[in-house]
Amino acid sequence: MAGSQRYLRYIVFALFALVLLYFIGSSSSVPTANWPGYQETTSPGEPSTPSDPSKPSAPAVSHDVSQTAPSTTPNDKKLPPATAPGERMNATFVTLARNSDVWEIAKSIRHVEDRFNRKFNYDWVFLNDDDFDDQFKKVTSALVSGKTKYGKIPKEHWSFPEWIDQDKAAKVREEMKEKKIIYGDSVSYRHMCRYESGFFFRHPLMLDYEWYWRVEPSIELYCDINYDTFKFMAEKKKKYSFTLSLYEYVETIPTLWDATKNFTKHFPQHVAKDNSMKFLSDDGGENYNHCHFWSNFEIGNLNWLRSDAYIDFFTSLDHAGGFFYERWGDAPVHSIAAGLMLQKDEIHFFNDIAYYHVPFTHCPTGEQYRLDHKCSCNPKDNFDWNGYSCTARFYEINGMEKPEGYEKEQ
Ligand SMILES: Nc1nc2c(ncn2[C@@H]2O[C@H](COP(=O)(O)OP(=O)(O)OP(=O)(O)O)[C@@H](O)[C@H]2O)c(=O)[nH]1
Ligand SMILES: [Mg+2]
Repeated sequence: MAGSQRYLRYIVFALFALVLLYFIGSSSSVPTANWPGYQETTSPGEPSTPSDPSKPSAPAVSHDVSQTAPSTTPNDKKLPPATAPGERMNATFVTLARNSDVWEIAKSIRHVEDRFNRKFNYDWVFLNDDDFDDQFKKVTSALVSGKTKYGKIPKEHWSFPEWIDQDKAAKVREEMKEKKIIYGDSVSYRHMCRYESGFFFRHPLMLDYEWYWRVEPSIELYCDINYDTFKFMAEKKKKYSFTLSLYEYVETIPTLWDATKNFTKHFPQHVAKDNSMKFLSDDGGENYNHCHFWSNFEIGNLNWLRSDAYIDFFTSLDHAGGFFYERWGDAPVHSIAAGLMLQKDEIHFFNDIAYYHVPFTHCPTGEQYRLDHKCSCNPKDNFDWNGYSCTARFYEINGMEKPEGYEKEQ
């Protein structure tokens, strides 16, 4: 008896469960993909933002939220288009790197893409004194939104010129090592500085372009850049630009200014009339004050670097031997060239590009700008108004008013 009662209870329970399942099933049969006006606009995996603003978008879906009961709420903020409209400039990013720099350059690319290039899709040229390996190419090409190109540096651009006395150069490295001068004993660092000073813009891959933006491993960008910086340079007739400036280590360039004066004596025609000598010298050109633009960031014009003026300058410095007998950096070399051979107003300070390369930060002065451009840098870290920066001097020699709020950052 107890057994048949249990069976009866099971049957009643099963019937009840079946009725319940029927009701649940019928109440969840809300049409999903068959709403009127619904059209598939993206393929799986593609972003749902319109990729081509010129194409008409699918009619807006309007449906009663209470009927469809979505499990997520739609984002009513307008997302930016994947690609900024308008023409592109003949421009590229350029990076000199070793295969071992892959993860550090990956971080830099991510910053540049997130803050700027995903909207513009400019190309990226990578240069190396060795062959790039498959991993380097795979990782970087996956990150860059434009085309990637990989070039090997010809041997003659990355070796000692025949007029350099190898013993003398080796002795200097030994002495600099003892004096603990940073990279003082490095041969490859010297080749790198000479290459960045005189050759990268002549690499066959770079000949296709007129504008470049130099990017080094492990740099960071802290604010959105919503306009085409290359187009800005072209429209404002700028040839060279910077975000950070500072004083060079004197020990690395004891005779660079003498070599410069020797150049201007032989090539006075290359010196611009309205130049930035006051940025470089406090005594009308007699001595160098060591101010330079920090060249690990540069947006510049390649045709200027390929001009007779610049090539004559580089060739004359190269023959003076200081890339090997001292440790001349490409930063003072580019800066002196820009300071003397460009018109003052052809050099631009990008206050709006928030930039970091160890150990200095350029965080734009001006709170409203930082908020509007989603900046993530701490204004207290801004180097510009520090005593070791030359940026205040740049403002002064150009008669520019310093940005509002700079006193608070001193
Ligand atoms: N292919 C190649 N690239 C190099 C070599 N040495 C330096 N580089 C690259 O040249 C650029 C400058 O070198 P860095 O080592 O960053 O020099 P730095 O900026 O003065 O010093 P850090 O404070 O170390 O960044 C970077 O893009 C490096 O990846 C080298 O021997 N071969
Ligand atoms: Mg670096």
